[in-house]
Amino acid sequence: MIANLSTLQEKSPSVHKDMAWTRVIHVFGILVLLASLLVINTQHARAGGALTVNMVNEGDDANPGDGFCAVTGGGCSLRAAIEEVNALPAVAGGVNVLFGLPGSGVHVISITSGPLPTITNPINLDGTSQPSCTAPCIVLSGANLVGPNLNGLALATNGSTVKGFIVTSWSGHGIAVNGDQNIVQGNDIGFWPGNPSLLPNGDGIAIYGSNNLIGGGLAGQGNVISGNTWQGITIANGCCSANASNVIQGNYIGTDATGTSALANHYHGISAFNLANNTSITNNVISGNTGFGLDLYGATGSLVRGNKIGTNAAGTAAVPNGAGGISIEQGANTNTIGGAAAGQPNTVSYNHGVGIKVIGATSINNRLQRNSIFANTALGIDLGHPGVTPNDALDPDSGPNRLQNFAVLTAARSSGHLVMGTLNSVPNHSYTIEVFVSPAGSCDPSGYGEGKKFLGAKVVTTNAAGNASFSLTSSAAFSAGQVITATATDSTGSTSEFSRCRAAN
Ligand SMILES: [Ca+2]
Ligand SMILES: [Ca+2]
Ligand SMILES: [Ca+2]
Repeated sequence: MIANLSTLQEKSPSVHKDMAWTRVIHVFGILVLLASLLVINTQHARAGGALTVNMVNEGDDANPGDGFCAVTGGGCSLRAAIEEVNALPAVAGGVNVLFGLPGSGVHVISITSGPLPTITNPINLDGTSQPSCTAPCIVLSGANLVGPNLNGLALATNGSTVKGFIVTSWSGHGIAVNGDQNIVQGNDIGFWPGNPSLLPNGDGIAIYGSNNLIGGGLAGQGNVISGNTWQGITIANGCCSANASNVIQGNYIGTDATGTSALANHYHGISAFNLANNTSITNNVISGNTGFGLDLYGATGSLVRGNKIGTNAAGTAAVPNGAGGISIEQGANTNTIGGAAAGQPNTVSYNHGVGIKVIGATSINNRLQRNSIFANTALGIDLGHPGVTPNDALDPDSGPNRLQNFAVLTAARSSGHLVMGTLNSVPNHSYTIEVFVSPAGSCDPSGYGEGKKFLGAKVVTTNAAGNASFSLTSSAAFSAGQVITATATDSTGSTSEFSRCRAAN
């Protein structure tokens, strides 16, 4: 047509004019047709509408910032949706990105042209919006990319949501959360259910920021974060500023989606590093990992409550972590593992190694409260050098959890549920004694024990000679032959190892 233009221009002016108008109308018609085709597949995000990803193939947005997600030739790819959201003015609450991929079953978005763009504006990526999809059915795969440290989804924004994806085969982090108040829920991160071969990420989730929520308290909000090469979740690893008050809640970390068998993250389940402050780690199953279930590596102020560490989701069978339950190290201090209220104590059981270890001279004030710790292959609680650290007179020694002396049990009577004992520690200080019962024959070969079931607590104050005694009548019965143990916790929250076992008579 363009080749004929010179021919047209040689015709008479009136004919020329008519032909020109015909041409304008023709082009206009094509434009209207193209625009209507685009509108079929997209909504205007700037006007508050959602963008709907409707193709698994890749493609850049043809016109970022126009409010529409559309690749050249039509269709909206995930990449184009992110490009469009990034180019728009930030929308409070985020732009909703929904999914309407053709066909049924699992949809694989295999990224081939380099990692997806870092998400820089608030977005709500909702894999659960895909029709006929009850479990995560949209795979974000990096299997066709080569190179180190490639992240699946990288959030560099606040207030975004990522829900309902299978995120596998990324050499870096499955999801990198750089920012605050982001939510990651209902994803399978690190593996592909039903796929015969594991396709791990490096880390499952890496958090650099504050007040982010990984999982949640309602059904379907937890993630399954398993099979990754490094950690399931890493917080503030190598980062630059304090990452405060992140919440890790209701996830399965290191198990399959049913919470019944191991699908190991090949390092620790969760690692919280020394700029991670006040992390809340509650009601997760953290089991089956190669390293520790939880590593507080310099982290402070953590609240670790209601987790199952080393068991299945029901808490009824072993799914051990390979190195132990919890490691508190590198100056990690003022962390609380457990609590006095219902639902706050953790179960730390069946791990290969210690239940909870505290090492490092400045790892102090780590309160270990009312947890159920049993059937770990090494000590239930181990401070400092591996193995029982004996009490010292008046307890002047220092070190992890101040090497707090443990109680010494002098009586355990099944009749009347009475436990008696003594504590020698710093004079004129108060201590909380916690008493536990465990199955007969469950003591460590050293003769020291763990504590499967909490029986009760007593606050005592040492006299000028550093001595205190206590007697506790448990509301719960225990029977002859079962073994009783006790811990002591000072007023700053440093908890001792478990005492020597005393078999009840
Ligand atoms: Ca666009
Ligand atoms: Ca020790
Ligand atoms: Ca001591």
